[in-house]
Amino acid sequence: MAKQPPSNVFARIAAGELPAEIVYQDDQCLAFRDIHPQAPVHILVIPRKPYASLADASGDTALLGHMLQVLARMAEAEGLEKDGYRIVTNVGRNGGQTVHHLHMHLLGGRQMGWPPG
Ligand code: DGP
Repeated sequence: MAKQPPSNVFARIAAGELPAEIVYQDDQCLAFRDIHPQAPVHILVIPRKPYASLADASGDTALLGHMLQVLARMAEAEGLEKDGYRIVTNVGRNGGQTVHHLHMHLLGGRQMGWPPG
């Protein structure tokens, strides 16, 4: 069967077809800066596997654990450990997800509000 082309911007970034400010990558995932940052530090961690969202990836506990570990390491590398930070993953319409390739946001460098909008 012919290989399907990547279908969304994050899949295309993972495939090296679109540019991004990549700050970390390994065989399972990559991390890059959000194009519309909502905080002084706003990094996205995505898997190389084409999961649409957390709902799609919920059985892949090894990958999800790895992504959380990468996020914590990115937070440390960005100097966020002392004052704290937030990890967010939006799922589906009510979650406000706009790119349908699993991604986790690392937000830091300012005080976060609660509840989120
Ligand atoms: P979400 O609402 O959780 O689906 O957030 C998607 C995020 O992705 C949003 O904060 C903007 C960011 N984004 C969308 N397109 C691109 C892109 O082409 N490059 C980068 N670096 N970020 C993008």
